[in-house]
Amino acid sequence: MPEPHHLFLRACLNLPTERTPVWIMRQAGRYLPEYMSIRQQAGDFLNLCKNPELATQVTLQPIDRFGLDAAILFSDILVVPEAMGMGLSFGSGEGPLLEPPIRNRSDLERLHPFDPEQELDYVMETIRTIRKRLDDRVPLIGFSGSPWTLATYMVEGGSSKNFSRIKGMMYDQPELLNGLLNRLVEAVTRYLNAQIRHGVQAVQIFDTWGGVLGHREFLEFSLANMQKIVAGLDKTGPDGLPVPVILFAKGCGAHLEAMAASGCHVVGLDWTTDIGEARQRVQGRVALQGNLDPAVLYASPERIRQEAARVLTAYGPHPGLIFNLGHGIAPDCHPEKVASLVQAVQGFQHESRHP
Ligand code: 1CP
Repeated sequence: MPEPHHLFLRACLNLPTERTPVWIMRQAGRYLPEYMSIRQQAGDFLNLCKNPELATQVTLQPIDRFGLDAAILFSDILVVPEAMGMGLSFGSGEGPLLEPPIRNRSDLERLHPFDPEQELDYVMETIRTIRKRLDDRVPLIGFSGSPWTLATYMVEGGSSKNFSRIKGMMYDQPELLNGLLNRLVEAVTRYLNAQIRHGVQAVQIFDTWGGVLGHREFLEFSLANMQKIVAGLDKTGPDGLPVPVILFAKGCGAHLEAMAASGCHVVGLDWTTDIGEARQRVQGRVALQGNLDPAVLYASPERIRQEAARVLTAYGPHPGLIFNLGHGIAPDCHPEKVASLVQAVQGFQHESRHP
């Protein structure tokens, strides 16, 4: 199979790179004044997601401003439940609302199997527009929520603190929850394959809420479903290059070995795991992405440099690292801090290479 030349794609495939590539979860968003101005132009967040021209502009903003090594499609994980027939809204200040929530068999039966080329045609058009506008400067990452994480929003009806509804369902009516998860496996697999057909060059599955599960429950209700998706993905793009799959499960460092055996190419780590130890544990079976605490961006530029160097040194001078935060950038982050971080990573040299 041909090898990609982009640093990010090479690192995902454990191929050697001259330096560590860096991108940042939520790199497009409210901390950027230029994002706020486009969002205002769109009216609200969901309109922005559904406007391919404006969604392209906000996708490219952090690339132009910071010189990051990958772009990520501007969209949201919750457009999938909406495309399956749920009502989606983002209240001002609060989290998202999905209505009516899935609580019983008839709620489940109301969901429709969806065709991503139809209901999410605006995402496909955004992908094509971004690829044109990027002109191969950096690769484009597509994404989806994991079935478990999407199900938390669909069953709770929005964001949750203790996940009481979905966990009650998991223990008392596992067949109902599995009915929902199976539908999501099919939807997410189709959705990501459509993104690949339209031009994303890597995909990331976000399991933001995998970490609220016990070990057995994570394996059974979250990882097993992500594994089915990975198995069903077209791992060669229309350009003939391999399409790496990244699994990011927040709070799931304890299940690292199991994630590394899922068939994915990259495991994304949050900041609670030491990345050097993680590398020992996965033994080169997958590349790793992460894992600076996003709160380091509240510190001084000098401290940011030190902390970035600590992650890079802990991983060591080996292939297979994609630098990222352990979760998304906070809306109150100062853009200059992100610039310091990107410079620190892109300018970093391992000491052993400079005797
Ligand atoms: O402008 C605004 O006020 C909206 C804020 C916002 C943004 C910028 C939301 C609402 N979503 C997004 C974009 C987004 N969401 C991206 C864009 C690409 C990029 O990273 O630059 C991505 C990849 C997501 C994915 C997403 N949405 C996740 C998984 C990743 C993560 O952060 O854990 C989740 C859980 C969501 C749900 C979501 N979307 C938005 C909110 C406020 C929430 C709820 C979060 C929660 O429940 O706490």
